[in-house]
Amino acid sequence: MGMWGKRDDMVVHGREPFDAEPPGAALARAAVTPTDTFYSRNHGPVPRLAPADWRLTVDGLVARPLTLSLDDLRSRFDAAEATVTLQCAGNRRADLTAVRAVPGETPWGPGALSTARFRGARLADVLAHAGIAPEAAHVAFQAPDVSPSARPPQPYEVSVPSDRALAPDVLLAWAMNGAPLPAVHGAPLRVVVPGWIGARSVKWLTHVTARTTPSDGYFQAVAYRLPPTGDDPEGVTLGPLPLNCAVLTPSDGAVLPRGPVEVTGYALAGEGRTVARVEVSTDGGRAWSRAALEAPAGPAAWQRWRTTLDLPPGDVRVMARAWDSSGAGMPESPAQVWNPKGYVNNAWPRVRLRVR
Ligand SMILES: Nc1nc2c(c(=O)[nH]1)N[C@H]1C(S)=C(S)[C@@H](COP(=O)(O)O)O[C@H]1N2
Ligand SMILES: [Mo]
Repeated sequence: MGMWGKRDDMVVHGREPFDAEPPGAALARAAVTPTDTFYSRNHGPVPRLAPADWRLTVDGLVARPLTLSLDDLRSRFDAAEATVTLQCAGNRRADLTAVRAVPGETPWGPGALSTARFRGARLADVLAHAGIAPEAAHVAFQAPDVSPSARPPQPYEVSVPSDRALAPDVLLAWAMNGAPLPAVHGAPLRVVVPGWIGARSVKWLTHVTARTTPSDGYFQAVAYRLPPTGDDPEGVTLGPLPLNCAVLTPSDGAVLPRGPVEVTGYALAGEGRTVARVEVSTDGGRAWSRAALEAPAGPAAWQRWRTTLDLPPGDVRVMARAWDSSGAGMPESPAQVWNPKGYVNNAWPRVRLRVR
């Protein structure tokens, strides 16, 4: 077993903070990712919170501030369960470096996303219990981990707009794939915001605060923001995920014998949408063939796809693209989505294969 209970063959981008993604073949194997295979992204050291001493504080613009133990959460609120895909905003960043270097950022492959069955209380129920005020336009989530990259040093904090926080699919989860949350995934309690960048699904949650403005925490106000452009001096704050897809097998750089090859991957639609179609091309995007697409295991879960291709001998580049249920597609090239922070690569993925 590798670090933090992960499989031995995880691609470890950093040991402390721990950043790791599963190899494509391992990720492709199941619609619900086994916990030992689930990617992990951390900005600081993993806090060790003793469940018995841990409390969740709900405060800010609420009529009745709450302090809840894990038992309080389990006994006073109905438990809900959902199969959700979490995706880091940096997923597939490695493809962007083909366009230009993205200095100081982790070169994530296509495995900075994983799917699990999460179980917990609905955040909306807890906020209703606390009596959230109508003027609370945002709900902030805070955890005790302090990242060495945050300026100034500060505990991890981000927020989501209240309308998102109050939707019934946002969970305060204590279990993942039928077992208590492991330390690296946020024990004893984490937020799960389906369809939004992973950064908003705060681990080791200790404070939920209703407020009038978005969090000014580093990982919301500074990081996870597209850089400013001429007519947008603020820069876009990343929240909802864009449509994305990737090839998982064969892996980039694989050497294959001639003959039919099964190509597999995933697509993930944005919030409230499903993937309508995935296509692959082996000739640089002139001809495309449709892949078989799996139904999603939940409203915010990925969809795996597969197709069998007869590849010509030589160097072959396999590209994939997807459309969602609104008809939106993906940008053609990484150059079209390149940005100096390297966030959100939803350009067509490409793997290079050598066929002998
Ligand atoms: N407290 C805290 N929560 C956090 C993070 C963190 O560093 N600290 N990382 C975020 C990011 S960027 C992602 S992508 C997800 C990763 O969740 P996982 O490690 O369970 O896969 O957790 C999010 N929640
Ligand atoms: Mo992330």
